[in-house]
Amino acid sequence: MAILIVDDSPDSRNLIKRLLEKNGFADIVTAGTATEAFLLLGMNQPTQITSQVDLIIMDVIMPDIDGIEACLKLKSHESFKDIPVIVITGNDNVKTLDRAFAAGAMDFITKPVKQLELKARVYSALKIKSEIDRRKAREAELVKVLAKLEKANKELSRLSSLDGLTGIANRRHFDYIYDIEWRRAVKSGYELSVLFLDIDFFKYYNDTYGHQEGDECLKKLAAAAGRVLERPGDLIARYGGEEFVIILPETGLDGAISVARTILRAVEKCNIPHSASQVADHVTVSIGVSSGQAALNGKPQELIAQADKALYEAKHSGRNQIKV
Ligand code: GH3
Ligand code: MG
Ligand code: MG
Ligand code: MG
Repeated sequence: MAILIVDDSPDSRNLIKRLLEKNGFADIVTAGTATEAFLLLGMNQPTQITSQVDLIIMDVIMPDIDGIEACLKLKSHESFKDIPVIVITGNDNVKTLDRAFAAGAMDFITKPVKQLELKARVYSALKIKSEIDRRKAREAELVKVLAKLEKANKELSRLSSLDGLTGIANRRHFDYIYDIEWRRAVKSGYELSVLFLDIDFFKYYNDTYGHQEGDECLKKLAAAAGRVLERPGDLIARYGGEEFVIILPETGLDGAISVARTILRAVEKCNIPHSASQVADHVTVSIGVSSGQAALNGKPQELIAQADKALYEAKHSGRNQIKV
């Protein structure tokens, strides 16, 4: 426990120091002026180090900066405001004491300093200081825990919107984003497009290569289709088993068809062998496209139903193709 004594009288400084040492306090620093005390505390340093001093015993009447002014300055400083200050008054002048307390002093002792009184005041001030320190440590710990929790929460909410297998958005996240994009489209008058994508003969793929290979295929296709999307608002999600859905905000039919074509080519480039497919020797997909000027008082689900219907037509027209 470090104690700082600030007093312009060397005799008084030394007396207090000696009395404290008698009571077992070894870590004592002294200053003859408030300015010197501030320097010792490191108050003027650009990087404010939280002071190691646990208690300040300070004379009220000092030349230069008096004890009350010094106390005010300490209490307005973030790094030093929690250090208890005991003022030393020459007499127990009520007015001086009131000012000292108003300036943030915790207690007072009168000159000439008596050992018993000094001991009692110092002990109780140090007890309060250690309680303040404990509280601050607890608060700091709490802040840390809260920060960790916030991070975990963010990660959790990120994970809860992702599909575990493919790492793209899941159905839940799609529903959430689609709702937002639909409303945005209605408000702005921009077109909104939806693509439904389904792997051709995927049941045969699983039957031929096994379910695990099927999973790998899903991952590759999700990544390949995802890479095609360029605009920040575009979103691909796993809609169900081997079905994907893509939202293209502010995109009309031409743009949507162009994206669908690029996806078809990207899937082709993946060149995943599929010997049981009836349309090619590699994995292919069928895509249904729908576009709408949302403001045309439709329902959000209609655009999705249209894309689903177009996908059905693509399947029935021979697969590995796009239908609108
Ligand atoms: P179509 O060309 O008409 O779409 O034929 P299909 O065989 O792809 O269609 P169907 O709906 O009959 O079969 C879909 C298959 O997708 C069946 C199911 O086992 C498989 N599937 C769905 N989810 C997963 C998955 O997470 N992993 C794997 N490996 N297979 C899946
Ligand atoms: Mg003095
Ligand atoms: Mg399907
Ligand atoms: Mg399929």
